Amino acid sequence: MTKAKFQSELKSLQRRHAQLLRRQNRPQPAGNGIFDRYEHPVLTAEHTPLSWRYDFNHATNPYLMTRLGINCVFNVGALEFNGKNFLMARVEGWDRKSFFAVAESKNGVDNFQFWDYPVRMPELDDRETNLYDMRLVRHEDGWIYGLFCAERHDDSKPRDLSAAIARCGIARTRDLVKWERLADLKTPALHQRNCVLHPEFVNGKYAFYTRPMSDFAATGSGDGIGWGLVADITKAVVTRESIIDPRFYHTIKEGKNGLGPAPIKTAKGWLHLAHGVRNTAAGMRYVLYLFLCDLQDPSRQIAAPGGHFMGPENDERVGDVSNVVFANGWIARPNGDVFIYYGSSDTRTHVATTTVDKLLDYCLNTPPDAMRSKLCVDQRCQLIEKNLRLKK
Ligand code: M1P
Repeated sequence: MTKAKFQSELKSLQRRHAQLLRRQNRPQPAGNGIFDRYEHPVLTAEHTPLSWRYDFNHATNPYLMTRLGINCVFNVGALEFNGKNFLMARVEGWDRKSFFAVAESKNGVDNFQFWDYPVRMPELDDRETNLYDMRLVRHEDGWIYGLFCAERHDDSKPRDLSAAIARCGIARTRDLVKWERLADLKTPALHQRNCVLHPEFVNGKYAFYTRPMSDFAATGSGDGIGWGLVADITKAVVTRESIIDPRFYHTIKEGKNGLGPAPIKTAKGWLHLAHGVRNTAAGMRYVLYLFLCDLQDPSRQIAAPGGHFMGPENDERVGDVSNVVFANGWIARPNGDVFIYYGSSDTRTHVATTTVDKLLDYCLNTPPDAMRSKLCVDQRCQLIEKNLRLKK
């Protein structure tokens, strides 16, 4: 390619990228009354800076090739900072390795812009192969914590190249730029993914939501979302883990479940967003659900609406791991607005907006799962009768 053509193609790449970042995002019409989905994803591989992917020098990249491709951007942690929404994205390169990168937006629904550099997260040791799915929490001790999955090969099975161990990595920061890496969380379980730090001390201790499993990913290898207290976060050890949100046969969380972001504190309880997984002939299906816990005892569930809160729809259904919605980031603004950031099919990131009031109404007034077809029909008939009575 001549230098002139190179320059003009680079300009056109830059123009298209700038247009993508400027694109407005509007709520989709006719939502479900619980939340609004949006027309476009908020982050995709194409949103990552061109400087992360291309070598802009004609002498060393005469064909203007992508040098270090990005495959997808999904499963973001989220935090409000000085009135802006910051996302801690899981960015996956063409090499399959994930890393963290911060993108920010003023209105939280469009114009997300990545910072110039991804996060340089310190390594604990060089066997750590893949880091992903950070939960960000501003703790009352004054630090911002990031909890994430730190994955490595399971060296006890040298011939099985897919054998992996999932650990909960912990790091803290004041500014999302400089991170202090702490020891991984220790619990009795071999695998821990989807761990979350509760934002307040409980009985003077750090409280962790966990997801103990005996297998890296297999459904049925764990009992549900766990809870444990830790005295020293710099050497976090959970010795006693109780299950606060178990799996159940023939529900949306039959196979496995895991907590999403840290809970939102509301007047009526701690509001939780989680994912539930079931097996189907087409593979695992991941949906999101909500539950509410007691303000004084955050390990006690006080409301559990039945069924899923959000399932994958339309384009969201298809991607690297199809039929998945997954969320590890949400933001509640002081005015009660809530931004839910969710990944679809392990490929891209979307936003849905709602309010704390609506989510509490949903939690407190959606009937629980009746657990059997007959009882589910009874539940629906009660609703129908109530509506038909209004007509008379
Ligand atoms: O591929 C779907 C999801 O699988 C894992 O979630 P879980 O541990 O609950 O099975 C995670 O790797 C997550 O990132 C991914 O979206």
